[in-house]
Amino acid sequence: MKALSFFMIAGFSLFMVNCGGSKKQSAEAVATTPTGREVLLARLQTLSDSGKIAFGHHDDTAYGVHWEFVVDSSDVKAVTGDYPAIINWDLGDIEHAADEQLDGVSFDYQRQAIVAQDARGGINTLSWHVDNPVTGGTSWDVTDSATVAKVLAPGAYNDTLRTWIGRAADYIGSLRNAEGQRIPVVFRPWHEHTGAWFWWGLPLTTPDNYKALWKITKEVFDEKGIDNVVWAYSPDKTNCATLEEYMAGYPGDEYVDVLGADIYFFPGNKEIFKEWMNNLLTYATQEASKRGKIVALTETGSEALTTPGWYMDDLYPLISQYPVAYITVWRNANEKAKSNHYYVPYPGHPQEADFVEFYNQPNIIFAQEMSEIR
Ligand code: BMA
Repeated sequence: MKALSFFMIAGFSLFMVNCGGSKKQSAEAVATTPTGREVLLARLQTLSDSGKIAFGHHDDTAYGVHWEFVVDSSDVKAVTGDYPAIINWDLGDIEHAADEQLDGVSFDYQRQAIVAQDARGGINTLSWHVDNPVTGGTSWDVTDSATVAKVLAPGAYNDTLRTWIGRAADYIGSLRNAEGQRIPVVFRPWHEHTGAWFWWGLPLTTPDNYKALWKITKEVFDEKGIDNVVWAYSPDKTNCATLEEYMAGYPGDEYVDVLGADIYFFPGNKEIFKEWMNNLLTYATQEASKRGKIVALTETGSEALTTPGWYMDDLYPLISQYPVAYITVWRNANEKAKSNHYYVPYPGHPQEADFVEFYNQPNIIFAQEMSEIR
């Protein structure tokens, strides 16, 4: 039933056209196929309308705690038997036209994994830890608090920024399925801007400057005709206690499709986690319903799952109260590269049963069920 909703809407418009009159109009309506972006938006809306929440995991099929770069492997699948409905990928270093992204996943591998996730009926989302164009440091280099002002001013830094955004745009535009169609993705640039750890963070610049970064980004994508993007806005819970703070960097309805939030759990802080989640998800829900947008928990997680039962006791009851279309937990870093930095249990982990119980909840969707929502 729910899976048909987009086409029911399309059918309804067709009906309206037919009511209105000429055969010519109805022939035109029949010829209109929804774009990939429209289909992705409709799938996200269906999730939200039906009270389903798609589960996502960063870099899921690229590496896990005990393996790396084994095509189609997944810690999530090893534990639950299914892939996550959403896989997030990071574009960090695409700005330098690098062969691999900042955590060592080659863009060739990433592309092939994106195609595979799309082919299995799942969804791909993208984040971007873009380096600092002024200092030459990483996205965490906040030593020059005038970075945003400098990249916005006409000149060499602005040219660099546009070139870098252009590389991200070219890559996203080049993601195609076996039929040669562009794969729609959710892109979440300039994330966690309420915090002071990325050079684009609001504490280092002004809301207007931050919004201008979004405008340039959209401008470059539009100039290149990149049309397969659903755009996500994602404040961090830091400096985000009020609705005004949540919306402080909001660039405008024409730039954003998904109202997100990045909220991590810290052991021993269950109550604060609850408060952050309730605050930000309430703001996202209110604004999304007012503006016709989608709500998502764009990043969450409990590092190394040291608090037993986190998925069922701490996460599940909170997300189930809001029309959240999807959630994404962060990566299962390979233990050789970074130990105890994982957010999903792997086979043999003590929290496997908790995660499987979460997987079994009727409102939680993994790839197989996601593929039925078309
Ligand atoms: C952080 C950590 C880092 C990683 C970065 C970008 O949260 O996972 O190890 O390099 O994200 O993916």
